[in-house]
Amino acid sequence: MKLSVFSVAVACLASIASAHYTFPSLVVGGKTTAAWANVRTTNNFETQAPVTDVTSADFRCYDSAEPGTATTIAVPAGSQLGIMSDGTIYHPGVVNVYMAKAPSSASGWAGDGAVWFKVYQITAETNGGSSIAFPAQNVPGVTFTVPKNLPTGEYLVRMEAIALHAASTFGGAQFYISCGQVSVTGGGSGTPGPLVSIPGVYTGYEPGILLNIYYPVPANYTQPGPAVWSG
Ligand SMILES: *[C@@H]1O[C@H](CO)[C@@H](O)[C@H](O)[C@H]1NC(C)=O
Ligand SMILES: [Cu+2]
Repeated sequence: MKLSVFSVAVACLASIASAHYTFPSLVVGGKTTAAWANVRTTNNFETQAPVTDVTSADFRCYDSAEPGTATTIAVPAGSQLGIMSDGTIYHPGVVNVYMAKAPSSASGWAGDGAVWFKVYQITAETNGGSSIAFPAQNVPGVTFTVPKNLPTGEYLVRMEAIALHAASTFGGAQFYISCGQVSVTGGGSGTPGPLVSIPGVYTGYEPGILLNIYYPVPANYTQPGPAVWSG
């Protein structure tokens, strides 16, 4: 078992340049948007390196180094919205998608405060300690339904793919993050929640963030963050 953990770590290091990922595109009305057109360019758009400090300002949108050129795309409430990587989600792990409503325009809005709610997640599948599976691994991206009751307005949509292969030490989980800008049309009168701040939502000590996924095989898995709001 030690050997296989070691092999995984080596495979990860060897692949840093080629196999990591960003999330530069949305899928709206079945069409994939151009890279970084409707998603804020992340600091790692060239390196693809993850964020590992869940308390850093860059844990929100990882966009401190970019000039903010993304434009906002219209998405009907109740429709399918995709978030696509530039390759595939290579590492074992889980996914959370958060949204936050801008006071007016999503462009240039920082997303400060307890304004974020979870709209989608892909967790790990456990089996009492005999196996663990990661449905969010080796897929190019995710697709979810924009809640039908989400109020009309402009939002940030934050993708968070958490890679867990090195999560057995504090700070070892890798967060692959990006924020898209959408204008939700034809929305409803729901009240999204629970609301959290990002950063702030995690400490890094959560059982779903600080854990060894290899040995012993976890008997259960606790998805980090609040419950999904589905409207
Ligand atoms: C599994 O469940 C136990 C009991 O609720 C909890 O203490 C532990 O943190 C969970 N493990 C994971 C990896 O989520
Ligand atoms: Cu890696």
